[in-house]
Amino acid sequence: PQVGISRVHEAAHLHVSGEAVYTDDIAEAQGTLHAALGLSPVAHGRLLSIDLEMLRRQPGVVAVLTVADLPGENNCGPLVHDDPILADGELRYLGQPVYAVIATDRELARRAAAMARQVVRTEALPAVLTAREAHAQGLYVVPPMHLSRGDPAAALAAAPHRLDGEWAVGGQEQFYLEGQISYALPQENQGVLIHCSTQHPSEMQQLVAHALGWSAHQVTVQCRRMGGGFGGKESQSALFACVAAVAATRLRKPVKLRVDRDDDFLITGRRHGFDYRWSVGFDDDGLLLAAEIDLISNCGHSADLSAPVMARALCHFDNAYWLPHVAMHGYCARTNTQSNTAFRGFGGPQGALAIEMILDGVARRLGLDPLLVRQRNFYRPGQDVTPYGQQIDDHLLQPLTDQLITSSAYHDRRAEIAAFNASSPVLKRGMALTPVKFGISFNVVHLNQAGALVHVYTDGSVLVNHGGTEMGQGLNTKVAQVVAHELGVPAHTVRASATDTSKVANTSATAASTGSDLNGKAAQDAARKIRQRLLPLAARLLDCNETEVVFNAGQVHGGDRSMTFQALVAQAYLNRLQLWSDGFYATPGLHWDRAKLQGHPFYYYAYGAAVAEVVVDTLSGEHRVLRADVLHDVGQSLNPALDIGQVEGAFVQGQGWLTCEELVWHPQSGLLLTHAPSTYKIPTANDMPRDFRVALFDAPNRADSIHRSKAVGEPPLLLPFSVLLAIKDAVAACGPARCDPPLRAPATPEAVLDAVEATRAM
Ligand code: MTE
Ligand code: LUZ
Ligand code: MOS
Repeated sequence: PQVGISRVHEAAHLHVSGEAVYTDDIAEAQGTLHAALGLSPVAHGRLLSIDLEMLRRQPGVVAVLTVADLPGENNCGPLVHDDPILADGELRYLGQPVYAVIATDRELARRAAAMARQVVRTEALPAVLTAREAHAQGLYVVPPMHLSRGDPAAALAAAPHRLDGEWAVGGQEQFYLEGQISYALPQENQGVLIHCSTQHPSEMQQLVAHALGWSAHQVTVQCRRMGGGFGGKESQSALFACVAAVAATRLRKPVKLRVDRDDDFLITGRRHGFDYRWSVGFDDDGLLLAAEIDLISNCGHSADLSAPVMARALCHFDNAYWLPHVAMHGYCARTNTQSNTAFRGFGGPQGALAIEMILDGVARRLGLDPLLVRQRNFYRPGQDVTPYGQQIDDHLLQPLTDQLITSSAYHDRRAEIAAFNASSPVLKRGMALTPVKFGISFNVVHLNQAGALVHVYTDGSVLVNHGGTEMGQGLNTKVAQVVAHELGVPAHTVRASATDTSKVANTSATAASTGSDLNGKAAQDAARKIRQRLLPLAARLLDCNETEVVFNAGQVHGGDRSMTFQALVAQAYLNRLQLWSDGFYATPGLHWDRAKLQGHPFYYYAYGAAVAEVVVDTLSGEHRVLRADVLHDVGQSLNPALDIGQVEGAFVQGQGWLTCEELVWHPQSGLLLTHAPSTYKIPTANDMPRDFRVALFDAPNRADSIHRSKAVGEPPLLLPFSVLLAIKDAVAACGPARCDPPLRAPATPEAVLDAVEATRAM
C-alpha cells in the first residue's frame, strides 16, 4: 500500500537545502519593478490629500498609485465587499495601505513609501480600539448571532450553584516565515499571470479580475508553495495580489510586491482576540445545568472572515460537553485596527477555551479534580446532540481519555505534584488534562468541494494537479500517495505540480483542515477513472477477466501473467485510450441554516486530548512545560509521520498563543507596538515540552473519508489548553483550598505574577 505509511514530505530535501522555490525565488523577468505600500499614519481619520508630486520626485520611483488608479472595484474582502485595496476618503486603521509606490528596486520603493507621515494629510477622527468599547457603542462588522437551546434562564435560576465570570483571550499573529508576496507578469492580449503566496488561488483570481474590471479567464494565479499560511493567506493575500496586478497591467511591466515583516504586521490581521461574559449553573457533582455566554470578537475595521469565524466559535463552545440549556450570543466588534481573519482553528479555539475555563472554575469551586468534572460532562449516548443540532454518532473521547490517563500516569503524577508543592514554596508545579472535539468541514456548505487533474504520460510517470495548496503541511505528499495507491505505482513516480487556476477551476481555500479530505478524494476519483479505462485493455493483454486485474507496485497482474504499468500505459496510448482524467468530490450529507445556526455542518469530528505538566517560578512568573502527553485522533492516518508533525507543530503554536504571544496596541494612537519579533514573542525550540510524547489514537474514521483518515491541520491547536490550565493549577497551589486564580491569557510572566499575587491574597 502507498497510504498509511510514513513517506517523507516530497519537498523536504528542497526545504532543508534551500532549493525549494518560494515566490520570491522565482527568477525575475527583465524589467521587473518593485512595489511598496504607503500606510495610514492614523487609526481613524479623513484622508484630505496625498502629495503625489513629492513621491514621484523620489529616486527610482516610476509610478505612484492611489484608489483613483484602480480600473475596477476597490475591494479585496472575501464575503462582504467592505475591504478597500487602497484607502478611499476614510482612513480606518493605523497601517492601512493608502498608496503604492512602484520603483526600479525594492529599497527605493520602500524608502518613498515610508514617507507617508510627510505626504498624507489627514483630519483625525475618534478611534475605537477595543472590542469592549465597540460593543458598548453597538459597532459591528456583521449582525450579532444567537444560538440557543432549552430554557437557560430558568435552568440557571433553578441550579444549586451559579458561577458568573468575565475573561478574555488575546489574538495571535500567524507569523508565517515567508511574508505576504505577489509577483504579477502582464501577458499578451490583456492577460496577467500572478505568482502569489496564497491558500486561495481562485479567490485571488476573482478579486484581481474585479479590481481590474476584467473576466476571470484573463487572470491566472499560481502557487508552488507557501512558507506557511496558518490562515493568514486565506483571504489576506488578496490586497497584495490586487496591487501587484493593477500596477503590472497599468505599467505593462512585471511588478513584485514583497511586504516587509513590520509592514505585514501593520497591514494584515490575525486571530481574533475574544472577550467573554458568562453565567453557568451546576450541581454538587459539577454537572453543568445551564450556560449563558456573550462572545465578543475583535474583528478590526472590516468583516473579512469574521462571520464564519464567530459561527465556528459558537459551534465549538460545547467542545466535548453536553449542555442541556444554553444561550450563546456572538458579537463581531468593529474596531480601528487590522482586520482579523482566519488562523488555525478559525474561532474553534476561542469557543472551546471558554468552556474549558468555565469547567476549571466549577471544579475549583467544588474542590474537585477538573478532570473528573470534565469526564462527568462529556457527551454520552442519549445526551449527544450539539446545541446546533448535529447528532454525535461516535463517542471516542471516553476511551481516548481513559487511554491517555493510563499512559500518562495521570493520577500518580497528581499525587507527586501535590507532594512537591507542599515542600516547595517558590517553584510550584501544576497539571491539566484537556480534551478536544473539532468539527471537520467548512461551515459554509458549498465550499466543501474540490477538483483534481491526473496525467499519466506514456512512460508511466504521473503528474497530479489539485485545487489545494502546499504550505508545509504535506498535502502534496498525501495526495500523491493516494494517486500512487490507486494506480498501484511507486510513490516516487507521482509528482504534484504547482497549484494553478488554469488547471483546476473554482477551488476552495486550502483551509478548515480539509485539504487532504477534499483534494485526496478528488484525485482518487481522477486516478480511479484512468484505472477503469485501463482495465479492459489489461484484461485483454493479460488474457484474464477484468475482475482479476490487480495494480500493485508498478506491476499489473492478472491470471498468472503480469506486465509493468509502464508497458500497459504505452499500449493504451497506441490504442488511443485517454490517459488523463479530471476528478471531483463534494462532501455528502452536509446542511446548514446560517440564519438559525442549526443543521449538520460537519462531516465528522476529530478528537484528541493532552496532559501537560508545568513548573512555575512564582518569583519571576516564568514557567516551563516539563512534560506533555498527547493522544490524538487522525482516523486511519494517511501518513503517520506527517500527522505527528502536524500535531506537534499545532501544539507548540497553540502554546505560543496562550503563553507568550502578546499583541499590544498603543491606547491612544492605535499603533500596533508589537510588530516585529523583537517585541512579539513566538515560541522557539526552547519552549517545547521537555518531554513530549505524541501518539495517534488507533481508530478508522466512521465516515467514508479518504482511506478512513481524518483531517489533522487545526484540531491539535486546541490541545495546549492543557498548558494554560496547568499553569493555572500551579498558581492555585499558592492560595487556599478551592481558590480560583484569575489568570489572563496569554499567561506571560507578567500575567502569571499578577495571578500569583492575587491568589496569595485570597
Ligand atoms: N502546517 C504548516 N506546516 N504550515 C501551515 O501554514 N496551516 C494550518 C495547518 N497546518 C499550516 C499547517 C492550517 S490553518 C490549516 S487549515 C491546514 O494546515 C490546511 O491544510 P490541510 O487542510 O491540508 O491540512
Ligand atoms: N469556514 C470554516 C470557512 O470552517 N473554515 C474556513 O477556513 C472558512 N473559510 C471561509 C469561509 N468559511
Ligand atoms: Mo486554516 S485557519 O482553516 O487556514
